[in-house]
Amino acid sequence: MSDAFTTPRTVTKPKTERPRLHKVILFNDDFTPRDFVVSVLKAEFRLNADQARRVMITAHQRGACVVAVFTKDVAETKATRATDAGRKMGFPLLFGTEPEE
Ligand code: TYC
Repeated sequence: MSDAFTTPRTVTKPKTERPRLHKVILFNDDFTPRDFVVSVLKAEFRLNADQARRVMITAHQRGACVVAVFTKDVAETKATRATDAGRKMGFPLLFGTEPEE
């Protein structure tokens, strides 16, 4: 059998781009107790005590701090759950998301 019928003339290599990651951002407020912020960071984002305290203090001092990056769905779910944990206790604790550059 001739090669002309079996060999493709062009080989297209599919390019699969990695999904863009999204940052979860913690915003400061004047009311939520520091220890409560730390406990939410530990429970929802699996940060250890030291990491959680550093993130909380950074948000407290600078106004906001990146907690972690995830795929879009996971980032949005975690931000919502963490914000709801504060609301349930009557605190205005706020987590948001933003696509990474
Ligand atoms: N600023 C709050 C206080 O002094 C503590 C706090 C820190 C709240 C970080 C939110 O994202 C936050 N009680």
